[in-house]
Amino acid sequence: MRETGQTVVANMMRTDTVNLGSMMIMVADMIPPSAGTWLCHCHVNNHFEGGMYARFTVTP
Ligand SMILES: [Cu+2]
Repeated sequence: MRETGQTVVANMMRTDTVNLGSMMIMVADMIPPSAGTWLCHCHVNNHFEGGMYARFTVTP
């Protein structure tokens, strides 16, 4: 999943993309730098087309 315009810390590394295989989960920490509505999505095209994305809103 990618947090467009945001970065996370996962496995002690700052990144904007986290690679996950089937049936995997990962915990990532994020401190959003600004308020707004953002998109979090999968980079696998058929997953994205199948709805593997979400918006999230950061309030001030
Ligand atoms: Cu996917």
